[in-house]
Amino acid sequence: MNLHIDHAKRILVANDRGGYTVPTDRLYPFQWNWDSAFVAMGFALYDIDRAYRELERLTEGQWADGMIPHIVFHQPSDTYFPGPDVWRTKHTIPTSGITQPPVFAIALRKVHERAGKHAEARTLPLYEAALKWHRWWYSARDPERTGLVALHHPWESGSDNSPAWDVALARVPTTTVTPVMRKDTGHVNADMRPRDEDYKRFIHLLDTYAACGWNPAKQWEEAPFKIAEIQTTAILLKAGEDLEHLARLFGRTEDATEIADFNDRSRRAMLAQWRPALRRFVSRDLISGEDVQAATQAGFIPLLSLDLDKDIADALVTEMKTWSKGLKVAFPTTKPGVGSWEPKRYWRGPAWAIINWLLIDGLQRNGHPDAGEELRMSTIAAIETEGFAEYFDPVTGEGCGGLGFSWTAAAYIWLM
Ligand code: 9YW
Repeated sequence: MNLHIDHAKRILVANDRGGYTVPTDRLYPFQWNWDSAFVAMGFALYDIDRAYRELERLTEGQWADGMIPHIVFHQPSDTYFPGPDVWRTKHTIPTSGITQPPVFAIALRKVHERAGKHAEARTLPLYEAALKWHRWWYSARDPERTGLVALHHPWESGSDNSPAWDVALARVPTTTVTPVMRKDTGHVNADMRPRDEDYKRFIHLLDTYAACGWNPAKQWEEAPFKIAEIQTTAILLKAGEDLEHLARLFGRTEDATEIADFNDRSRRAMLAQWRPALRRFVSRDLISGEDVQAATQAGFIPLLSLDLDKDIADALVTEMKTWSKGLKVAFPTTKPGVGSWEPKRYWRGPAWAIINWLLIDGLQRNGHPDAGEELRMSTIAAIETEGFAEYFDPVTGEGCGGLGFSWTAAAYIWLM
């Protein structure tokens, strides 16, 4: 018995709140969207029923228009801000009003494949939920049919305070209708968290969309933050491939054609975002019309869902090696040494096990299994040395942020 796997499973038990898993106690006391998808993949390796349950409980929060929100507030808790009273979404089960990276269908296919006989009956309703969500992405967040889906809030990227948002977020006013009453800095050292200015802008955006009545068309018109985002689109495309696979498996030919069309659109659009001089892909700021130049991990995530020409894949890997050189733990979420690089501050430098998980899959897909293996070993070593921390300082290897973190536990189980 590997003691670390045993420990990882105990973390998932401790963070269970009744069929869903909180990311960590107190700091994040509700169900988070992409966290649960990663957690479900971890469960899929040893407890299929619980894996399905995780995804089912997330879909309880799905909106009539298909969006699966970034947080489902199944039970009240006063240890997190902003809670349901701030979001004002009026959904039957309280939820936030924005979404998060669509890892869901990636997880669903893996759960289905490990479920064996009689899986279809349990997979189908989740497949339907995923399809509705993908339709929502392509209508609400790409009404002009460009193939790249747009985010209206940094929280939707899952990389809250990434330097990728610095330019676009600077245009967002710091005024808020809702008083900003942060709770996160009561749980975790403030130096490891987003800054107060960031939070004011996060809440300004929230207030703006609440005033739109959470209507997607109205939000599209009024959003002061609108980024056609490469990491989210790359995840959506991988999830789209998995969804298309399930559609064919279930004989849903019309669905499969529709999904294949979404996927083709995103594939073409993503390829156009390759920037040879930067050796990475870039997002587009839809308000300024400019590339998002900031050097972050997002530029490498297309490895996950594109079958790249060898010269592009090689260039990406060369660039990744430059970033990782001399670090104790790869892969840094911001390029070391650039002005915005802060190795301890959340998404401005640290290494995250779930980002590594996506990169490892992408490196394998694109003919770089050795680089993938190196990253896998480095992720495992970081966790075995420091425990199941939310993320790691890539220079010192120190585990940072929340401890006993669910997605780090799931990543460990999966990567072992
Ligand atoms: C927030 C739960 C979430 C993650 C995000 C991460 C952070 C903060 O924590 O979000 O208040 O939503 O940035 O990726 O899903 O682990």
